[in-house]
Amino acid sequence: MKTVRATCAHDCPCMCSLLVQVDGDRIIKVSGDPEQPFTDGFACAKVNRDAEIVHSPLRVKTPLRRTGPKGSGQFAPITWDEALAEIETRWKATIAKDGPLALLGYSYSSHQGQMNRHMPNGFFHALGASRLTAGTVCDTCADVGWETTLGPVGCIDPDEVALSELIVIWGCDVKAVNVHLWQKLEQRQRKGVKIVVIDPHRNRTAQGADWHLPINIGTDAALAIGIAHVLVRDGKCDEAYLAAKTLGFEQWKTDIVANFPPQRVADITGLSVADIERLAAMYGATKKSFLRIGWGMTRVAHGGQAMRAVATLPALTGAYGVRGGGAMSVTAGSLDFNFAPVRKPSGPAETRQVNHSLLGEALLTLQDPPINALFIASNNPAVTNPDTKKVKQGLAREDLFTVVHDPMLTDTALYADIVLPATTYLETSDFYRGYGTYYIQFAPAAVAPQGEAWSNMRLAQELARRMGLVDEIFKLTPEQILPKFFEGAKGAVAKIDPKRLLDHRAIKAAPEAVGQEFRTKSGKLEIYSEDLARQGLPPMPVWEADAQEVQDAAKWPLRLLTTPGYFLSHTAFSANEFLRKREGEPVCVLHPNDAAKRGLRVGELVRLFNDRGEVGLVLRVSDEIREGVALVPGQRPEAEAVHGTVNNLCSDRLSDLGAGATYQSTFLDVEKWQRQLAAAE
Ligand SMILES: Nc1nc2c(c(=O)[nH]1)N[C@H]1C(S)=C(S)[C@@H](COP(=O)(O)OP(=O)(O)OC[C@H]3O[C@@H](n4cnc5c(=O)[nH]c(N)nc54)[C@H](O)[C@@H]3O)O[C@H]1N2
Ligand SMILES: Nc1nc2c(c(=O)[nH]1)N[C@H]1C(S)=C(S)[C@@H](COP(=O)(O)OP(=O)(O)OC[C@H]3O[C@@H](n4cnc5c(=O)[nH]c(N)nc54)[C@H](O)[C@@H]3O)O[C@H]1N2
Ligand SMILES: [Mo]
Repeated sequence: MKTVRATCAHDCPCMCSLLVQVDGDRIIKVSGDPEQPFTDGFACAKVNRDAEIVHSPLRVKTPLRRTGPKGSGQFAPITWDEALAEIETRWKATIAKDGPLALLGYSYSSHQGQMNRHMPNGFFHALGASRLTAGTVCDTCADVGWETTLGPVGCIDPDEVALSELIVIWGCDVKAVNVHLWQKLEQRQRKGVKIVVIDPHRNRTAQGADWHLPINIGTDAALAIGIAHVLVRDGKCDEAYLAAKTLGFEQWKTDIVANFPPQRVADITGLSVADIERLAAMYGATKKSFLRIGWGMTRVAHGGQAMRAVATLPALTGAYGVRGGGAMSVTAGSLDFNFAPVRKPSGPAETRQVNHSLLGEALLTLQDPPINALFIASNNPAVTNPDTKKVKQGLAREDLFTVVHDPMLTDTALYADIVLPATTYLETSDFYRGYGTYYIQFAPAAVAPQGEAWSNMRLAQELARRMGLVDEIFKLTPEQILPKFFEGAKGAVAKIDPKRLLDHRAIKAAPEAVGQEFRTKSGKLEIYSEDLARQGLPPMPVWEADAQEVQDAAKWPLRLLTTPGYFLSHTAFSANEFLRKREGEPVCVLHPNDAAKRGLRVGELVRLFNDRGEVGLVLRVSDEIREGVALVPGQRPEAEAVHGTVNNLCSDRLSDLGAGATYQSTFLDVEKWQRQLAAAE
């Protein structure tokens, strides 16, 4: 028996340091490392059971070749040599006929190690293929909202909350998605610091807070501007800070903020005037306010405006200027490593871009050349992308040659011509940097690859060799690549000798300066953004009704709210039966009045539908949401749901900034499920 130090590679802000007990080739136990202060000796309910994923009987054991129609799941085992030879032949033929743009590498984030995450797309970069604009399903709207306001820079160190006097959680289910932060927040709460949650859902985090404001979906910018209105009216702004550190405040005040008095904000947000006044008074009473901004609220038509408006608030009180004050979104921007060697080896500077959220559209409509060869790894777009019907139509194209690399036979893999067995993170060595902490770590594989599985990195390197790419990166080991990330690194991480990481312990590398740094062109927080003005977008944070949403709301009585699963994270833990059971049946939650209006009862099967599609779920009735909202937690694969997946209902319309997905701009109705389910459903 031995204990190995590992890093949790799941897509999660905590990026825990783990201790893995290993007996021969088997993982016995995964637990949180007590030596890493943020992890603090515990792993979450999901990761505690990661041994079950590593040793799951559901894992793809060998490469597979399709033997039936696309989507049918009929495959026959083949050898790695056969699989790789076929891929090489097909890709070389495609490139000879249509050029490399006919290929799309579509690899995403389920391995957060910087080598295993980025080398597959680095390989396609070097090949000159069509290039993935990754992450639009997730955080690009939030990121661009942040960057057009503060610049490309990381946020407050979450450890700073130890000094905070007020905690505001704006649209984030911290207990579900960032439980190690919750532990820190709770420690402050025990000392009397108030936690306020602004979220359309009274989720676990809201239940643990001192005060929950159940805001209407997609109205966050109005509330933030309303708070600004009260702060200005009551003389609670830090004028000196605003003058020194921000751009455009005076114009924003007169042109926008003046138009958002509390009564108007109450009408838009569904909150009371008294609550808006109280929230603004609380926020204005201290500079040491810790604002945790979630990304759920940015997955709407005007999500970018929401992020800009909310991220401006700490500038108004001067919270950005003091320790214990500021906003937390993503830390990664201030972990200034040089990741270019892996992400951007050789290859053209510019090429055709394909938006992650628009996979279906790209497969169905792109020409000159069409996408004829697709490589999917580390994500499951047939479930998690918006408009999954369109995604599947694209994947079903007979002339499309699709390779899927995954440890499990996912809904997406069912459409592959070739499926390749992938390792899980515990079978790989990699370098990690947090996106919700300032920790970095280099971790070895806890066990050898199971069965015939290959890591993302090994596969990318072998494909590079076969396709004749000569970049050095495709020949190096993780230990050889590690120091390259530090060559040209800046800020706190530049001071770290990479050799220090070789003992596999985490090191903290938070920015040293007091107060939030801004990396905009002006060096200030840009309430007024020249860049946005140039693009014809509102240059100052504003809330506006969205014409399409207004039209859809007139037609459909309910609005969809999709939230993170608690025991599941998207589909990454679907193979774990215990967690699936803990999460429970895939449900839709309606307010008691909405259920009664439709004569629907708890536990019965309901049909959620709109012009785009339908999904069959089990009804739960609860006042944890307001009337007019249909809540669907998590994104469950077809086989788990009664029928379909929730993203059948969502359009692939993009958000105002960052070209992100707009799951929350979905309108629908719910009725009793009436028809018999066919055996195949
Ligand atoms: N257990 C678990 N952990 C996870 C994940 C998971 O699915 N499950 N996902 C992982 C991933 S990929 C990511 S990106 C991260 C972050 O995961 P995110 O998906 O960004 O999660 P949150 O930031 O919690 O955002 C969801 C919250 O936003 C709220 N919300 C939705 N619309 C609005 C709105 O219009 N206004 C407001 N104020 N709130 C709104 C929802 O009710 C919910 O509470 O978490 C990671 N960790
Ligand atoms: N309706 C709605 N839809 C959403 C969201 C929402 O809030 N609402 N949230 C969105 C967000 S934030 C995100 S990030 C996306 C997430 O959606 P996806 O990116 O599709 O993530 P997962 O469903 O977790 O799928 C990850 C896949 O990677 C596989 N995998 C795990 N480890 C490895 C590895 O090391 N190598 C390889 N090759 N494969 C591996 C897993 O088995 C799994 O099949 O979903 C988005 N979809
Ligand atoms: Mo995400």
